[in-house]
Amino acid sequence: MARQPLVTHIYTADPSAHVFEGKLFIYPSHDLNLEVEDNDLGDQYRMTDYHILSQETPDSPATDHGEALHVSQVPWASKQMWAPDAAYANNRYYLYFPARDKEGIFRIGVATGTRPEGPFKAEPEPIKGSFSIDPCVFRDDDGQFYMYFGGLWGGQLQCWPTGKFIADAETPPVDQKALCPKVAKLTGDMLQFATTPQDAVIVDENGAPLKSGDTSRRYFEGPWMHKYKDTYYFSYSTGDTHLLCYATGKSPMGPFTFRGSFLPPVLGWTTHHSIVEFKGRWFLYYHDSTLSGGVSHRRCVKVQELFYEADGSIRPMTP
Ligand code: FUB
Repeated sequence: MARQPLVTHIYTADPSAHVFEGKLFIYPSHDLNLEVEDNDLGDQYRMTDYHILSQETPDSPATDHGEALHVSQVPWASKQMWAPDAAYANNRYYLYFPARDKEGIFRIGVATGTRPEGPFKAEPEPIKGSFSIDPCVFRDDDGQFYMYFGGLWGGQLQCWPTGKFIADAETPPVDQKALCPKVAKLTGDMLQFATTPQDAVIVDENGAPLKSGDTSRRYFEGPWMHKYKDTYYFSYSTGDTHLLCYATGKSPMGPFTFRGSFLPPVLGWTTHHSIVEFKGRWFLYYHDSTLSGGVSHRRCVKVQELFYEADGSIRPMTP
């Protein structure tokens, strides 16, 4: 199982894994085989559609179910179908995805379907009040769903310091509080925010919010939430320091106390993951760029088992 790409006939990234109908369904980005220059805004990530993968178990072959949604089928979107996630509720499947709108501003949309692998039909408008990238949708034990989202630099999280989009806004000075991922409750129909997005604050061991210059610990992009033994685990990428880190808390809204890094940098610029329980064991889905020999925008999804120590910490892994 470990460390082989799930599929090699297409490039895949940003895997959000879920157990639906007793199987693993993986919702990845679909990287294109393009020869383009990299830049810090991520313009090289020009994805246009989603393909859903499934596996009977984490160590069985993956099936590509074909195109589930194309940008041309999303009335409000123009380009860059980045990291998606999915949820099941109300006897339906919901695909959540970021894309740039017609003004070039990242929004988060939702599409619905009757099967976990799609096809999905997009809502005509993005989620009201949504912005930035990388939605992660988490169902708590009481049935309430939450969305976590946000990404720095090309993901535009820094462009919303006042609640209005400011294209050239910068991240805070290094000695100021870091930008936080956002969290909002979802409405019962799963199509809108039920609460205004608020900061999911990550604090250090003394309870102080992480600083913007603390680049090996502060949030950058790629949020994921899971619950293990009544504790909420918020995990994420540190972006320009290329780590997967996690922080834990007693509420899905945070605050979350920084606990450490569990995956060092992979080959390629980005690192992005999900954590899923399957039949009592835990698995990390992640990506690297080994399939393309290191091209940052041609990535491949992999899986390996994840273990907890007795104190609830995640045992560090090697990619
Ligand atoms: O795949 C495009 C972007 O790269 C994602 O939205 C980020 O999380 C990073 O993996």
